Amino acid sequence: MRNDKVAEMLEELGDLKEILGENPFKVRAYRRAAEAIRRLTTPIEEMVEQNKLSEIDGVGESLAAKITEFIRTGKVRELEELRGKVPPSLRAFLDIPDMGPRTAWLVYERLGITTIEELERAAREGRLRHLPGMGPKKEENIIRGIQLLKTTAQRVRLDIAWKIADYIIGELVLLPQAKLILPAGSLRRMKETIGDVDILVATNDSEPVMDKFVSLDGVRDVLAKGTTKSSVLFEHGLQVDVRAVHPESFGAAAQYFTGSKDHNISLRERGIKLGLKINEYGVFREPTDEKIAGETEEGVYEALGLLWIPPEMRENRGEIEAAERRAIPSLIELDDIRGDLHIHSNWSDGSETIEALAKAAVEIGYEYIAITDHSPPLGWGVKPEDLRRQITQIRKLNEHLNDILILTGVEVDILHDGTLALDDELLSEFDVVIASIHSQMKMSAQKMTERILRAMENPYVNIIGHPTGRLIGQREPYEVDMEAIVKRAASEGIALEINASPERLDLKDEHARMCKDYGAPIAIGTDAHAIVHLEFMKYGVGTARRGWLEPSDVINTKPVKAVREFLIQRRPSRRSRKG
Ligand code: DGT
Ligand code: CA
Ligand code: CA
Ligand code: ZN
Repeated sequence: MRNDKVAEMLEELGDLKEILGENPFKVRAYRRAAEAIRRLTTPIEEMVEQNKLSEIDGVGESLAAKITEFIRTGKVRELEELRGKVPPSLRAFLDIPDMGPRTAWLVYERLGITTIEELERAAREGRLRHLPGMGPKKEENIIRGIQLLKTTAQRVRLDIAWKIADYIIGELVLLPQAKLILPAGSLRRMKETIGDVDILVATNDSEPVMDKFVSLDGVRDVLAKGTTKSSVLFEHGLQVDVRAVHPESFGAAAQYFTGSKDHNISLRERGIKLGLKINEYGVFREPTDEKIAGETEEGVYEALGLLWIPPEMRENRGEIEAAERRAIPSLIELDDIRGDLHIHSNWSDGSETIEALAKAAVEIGYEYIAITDHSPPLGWGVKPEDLRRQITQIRKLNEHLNDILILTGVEVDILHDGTLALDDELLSEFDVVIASIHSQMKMSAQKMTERILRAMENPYVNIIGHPTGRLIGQREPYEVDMEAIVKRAASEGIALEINASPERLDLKDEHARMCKDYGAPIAIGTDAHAIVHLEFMKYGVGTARRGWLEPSDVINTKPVKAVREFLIQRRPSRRSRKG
């Protein structure tokens, strides 16, 4: 948590300096350092004590001094000064797509605008277009950007919410009064963003539980405190609700508070037809009010004539009918994953060596990983001759590794016209080729679809990476005919990725389900740029489960031999290539 605070301090410094027109390279240094500190596995205090701050990526003398000042005094003088010049609320403007720091400063300096609400009003009233460098088109873009931001701003990324929930659960579980603790709501359903965190505690004595909850580190504000429910505002502006439930109705409460609301409504309607009443205390027969279920969730579903439904499926998308037909799929689980096929090392923009990544993967229990660094023309892409050297190095490493196999790979850029940034001869050297789009995303759906389909013609492509290009809350997916891509993936034997990074989750749940319907293979990859990112796999698996996927739908559940067969199936054999 301390590392996060230091990272947040550096980000604020970077943002405020950017708004004041500081040199972009310097601003980037602050963000890079912040990111590196978030990725650190050692507590930052230790680095300060041992004088090791300069080992952190992006931390030079001046940043090291600021971090030390912050750790020692809890403050940074320069930051206090900057806050006097720039209202910190202006930082929010930097999150608006298509709005740069210059514009943020301009609207503040000329019009005194400090909040997003004021900014939107000014844009709608046409008051921005007269500022230097602005016009009706830019004004329009700002309005659209604010709308995109609003649909997600009140919601928090899945991984951030889980981190907070895990911490709270870890504290409450220490209390002898807490018999059982369950994260419920959208968190348990692994939705891509979380409105608020709902935690259920089974207990017969809720007071100590609530006392501890509202006094936890990280609680910013207590919104309500009672014996059955308490709500707090936590760090990141995330609301957390804790509900205390008697053990005999824990199943009913778990069912009710897991939702989704639409799922619950359908369930209740089904109950009415069967002469049953369902609420958070149990299932009751009408009109006698005899309780027939409530202690377990399974019991609640059984009372309704249904199989238990995994939380990720509870979105009222046909799961109740499936449970009635006793046709609930055996959803994929984290344990089914045998390897991660999308990892970046420090050869491109990752922060770890290949050896360190392999070691971490062994600890997870993987049988294989693929190192898939970027290609040019990305600035941080690895040059063809270095990719060749990397292949040689990985082959050597494999000779000394018994517990894991490192597959050679690359994440090759799909260029504007659908050709790939590396030639076939080099591509043929890799075990795994991921093809992804990282530039020129604003084109028509037709052109974008043609572009990706053309990339899929290349016989060395195994996986299409983050196929819609969205960044949750920051960038809309590009326009593309996903059904056409999915159909082609199925007929070609190319996997579409569920990129498990919580800022992407791309493909999303509904697209994953479309893949299953058409028989297109899926690869779940973390896109890890650091060891801690390998944990993102759980969010990818969560998304896969929301798409009803089973282990056999996902290629990296297969043992290494079967994965290799999958990876070479489209390739021309060596002999025919030479001949
Ligand atoms: P969120 O917080 O927006 O990410 O989404 P949820 O699903 O966690 O929603 P939340 O926190 O408002 O409520 C938690 C669960 O409580 C919800 O999934 C289902 C249940 N619930 C809330 N309101 C209602 C309601 O009016 N009717 C029914 N049947 N269930 C409700
Ligand atoms: Ca919730
Ligand atoms: Ca709630
Ligand atoms: Zn990528």
